[in-house]
Amino acid sequence: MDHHTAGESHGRELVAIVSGVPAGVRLTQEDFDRDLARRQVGYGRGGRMAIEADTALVIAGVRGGVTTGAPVCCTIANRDWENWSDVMCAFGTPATGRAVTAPRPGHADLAGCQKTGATDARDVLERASARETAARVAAGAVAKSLLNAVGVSVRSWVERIGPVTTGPLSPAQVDADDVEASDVRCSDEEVAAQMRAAIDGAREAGESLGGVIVVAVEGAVPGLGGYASAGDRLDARLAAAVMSIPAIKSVEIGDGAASAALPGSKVHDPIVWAEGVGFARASNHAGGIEGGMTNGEIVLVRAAMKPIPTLMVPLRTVDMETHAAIDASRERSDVCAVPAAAVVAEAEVALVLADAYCRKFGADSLGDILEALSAYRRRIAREVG
Ligand code: EPS
Repeated sequence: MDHHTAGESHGRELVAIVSGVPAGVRLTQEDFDRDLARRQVGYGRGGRMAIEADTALVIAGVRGGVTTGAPVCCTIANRDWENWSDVMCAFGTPATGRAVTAPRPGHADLAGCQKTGATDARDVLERASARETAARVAAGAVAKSLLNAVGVSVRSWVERIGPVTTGPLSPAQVDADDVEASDVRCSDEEVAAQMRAAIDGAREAGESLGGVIVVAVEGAVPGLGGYASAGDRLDARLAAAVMSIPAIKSVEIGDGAASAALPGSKVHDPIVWAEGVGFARASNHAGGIEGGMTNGEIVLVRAAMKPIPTLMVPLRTVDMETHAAIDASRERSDVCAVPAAAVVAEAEVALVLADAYCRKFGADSLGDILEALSAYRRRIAREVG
């Protein structure tokens, strides 16, 4: 399973194409739109989200609510396009009123212009914009439906916004309904209030805030991914997928970087035999992955997001035309998009996991996957628990 997106932040539409989707996966309009709406929510978002009401128009690969095996394609309209059609027109001469020549430190603006030769950073920032992640979430909805059919669920929460954190929590400590009801995706209401206050403070100061998100995958069988070749390693593939989300600066599996400070006996998870379950672990420091493969425990992916580079009290930069020292460009933007990034990370993780199921159990039809999965479960129960 592979996916691509197209579309600019203020262009007409975003497009997502997911290829290699097995036939027979049930999908509803709600499957797409629920996650698109979840991505739009979040304390700290800017004025743009009041304009957009993201919904997926499925135009290929699904018939009667079931995937056919053809690439699944959907579009998401940018309502804001109406205000930008003169700037973002495909043909004719684009209006120059919103040209950007003051590249923002921390954004793709400068290196993107150097790379492509663009003289207006708008050519770069329109695509480097996190608006593109709406299309990824639509692609992720396809992956989540496949995962749902094989008994796997994906959820997320926010562990930190700026200086405010719950500290690391186990999935059992995080109530999924409370997370969904929270506009900062934090189930601890006291900490959530502090997170909102931190965002308010940042807004007043013309600042922006980053944070830490966690994605948990429950129900994955052991043995997804691989140990034999670098490209098969599931932890590497998850890290690449989550790191590809704009502004993500680090990705950890399980205890991640904290493991480096501890002796082995505090890091590795004792193997136990649980009657009726088979092999299990007494703890889950590994975050469900050992040797590049799932081990049957909950897969835990933690990612850190840097603060958004668009600052209302801007840093200094250099004008790309005159080379004069000036303030970086200011665009309407978000103060904090950490809760949205958590939903995007769910999509990225789901796409990697769904692909891992297809690689191991077949990619043509869900029925074939379910048969192969059930044979696999029987074999590992017989041979190694
Ligand atoms: C973004 C800037 C803001 C965000 C946008 C990402 O958009 P605008 O410049 O139109 O105010 O709201 O995020 C989205 C539109 C979205 O759907 O997430 C940026 O520069 O990355």
